[in-house]
Amino acid sequence: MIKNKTWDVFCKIIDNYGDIGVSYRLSKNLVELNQVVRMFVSELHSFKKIEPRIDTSKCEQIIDNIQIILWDNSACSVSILDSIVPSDIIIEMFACNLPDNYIFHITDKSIWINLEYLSAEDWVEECHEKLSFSNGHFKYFFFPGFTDKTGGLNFEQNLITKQSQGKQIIETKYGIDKIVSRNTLCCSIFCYENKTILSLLANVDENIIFIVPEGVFSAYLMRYSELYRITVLDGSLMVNQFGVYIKIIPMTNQHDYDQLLMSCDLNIVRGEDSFVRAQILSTPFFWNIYQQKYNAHLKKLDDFLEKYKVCVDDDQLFESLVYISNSLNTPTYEYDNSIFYKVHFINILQNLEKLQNSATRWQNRIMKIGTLARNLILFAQSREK
Ligand code: TRH
Repeated sequence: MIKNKTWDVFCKIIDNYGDIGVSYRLSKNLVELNQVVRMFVSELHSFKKIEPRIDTSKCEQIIDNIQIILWDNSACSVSILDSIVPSDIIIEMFACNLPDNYIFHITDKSIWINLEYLSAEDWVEECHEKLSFSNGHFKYFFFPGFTDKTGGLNFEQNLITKQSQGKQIIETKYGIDKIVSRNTLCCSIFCYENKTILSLLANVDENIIFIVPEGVFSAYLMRYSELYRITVLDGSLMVNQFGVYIKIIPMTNQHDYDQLLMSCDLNIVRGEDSFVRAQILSTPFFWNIYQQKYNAHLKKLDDFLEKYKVCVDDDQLFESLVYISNSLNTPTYEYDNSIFYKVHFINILQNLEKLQNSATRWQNRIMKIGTLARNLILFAQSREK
């Protein structure tokens, strides 16, 4: 049985939207399971991008039963943390280092958990739920993951009620309904600055439209459009040399982004949370992984694909998946018309139905591990004194 507990979730925003995206998603999923949640967030402007209801002028606010507290050097933030009583469970997101004035109040009544980044690497199972002791406090390490020896993935219990609004609604919403036909494929692109993807957009001549939420990649696309013979028709609509359209759309809240993912035939996702959403919403996707020093990310990509392989029953299709995944995560890779496009990308587009089946098989598999929020709650209960 799940007991009602209080939770403090600390999130330091390093860059982009993943730190806050994962933290907010987890907080919502905990509230869905009747937990009482406070979030401590290092800045609110990035948060507002994925949750427009955020008031960036407020030090404290409540949205959908989550208390959101600014965690910075401002007087109001410091005074809250100076006098706070920590919750039953403390979540330190991605080893973000809790503030000293808060640590001062932690007693052994609270369970302190460091929630780590997602990885498909095998060592994760060894480190999951391990205890460490430092500066007079015990802290558990909790790892999300893809096997039942990990904490599972960050998704909501009521996922089953999520339905796609359908492609046409999305096309109308983003004003592209007049330029697509019934058979036009739709591919969303949420990625980092990426030359391979840019050259793919410039050279594709299929019946497809690309939808790009604004951000680092749309700015990159604008910057290099001329060089890649992509014409800007108006501020947000572009067309490549073969008449393939690219539509830049505003960033939306997480719910609407889910709708975009579910409505597209193919998605390019990145980081951690959009990567998980593409899987949990059962969509065909490519992953533009967050780049790390010494190419550490390539091993993570390999390990993920190795796990995903069990759901792809066509060897040639898997080969294309691997080829494209590797090329779009190798910064020096330039689009190669003969191999990349003619063979692999077309193979993907022609086999979207098969890939959709693989995505559904994979979704079933990862959902069996249970939600990250539920696994965290059960873990915390098992460690209660
Ligand atoms: O933004 P990301 O690249 O985030 C990160 C960070 O860089 C982080 O430091 C790094 O460690 C991590 O990746 C691996 O990608 P991610 O994780 O997909 O987060 C994006 C969030 O933004 C996700 O919650 C979905 C959300 N989003 C919206 O809510 N609306 C939108 O329109 C879009 C495009 C995304």
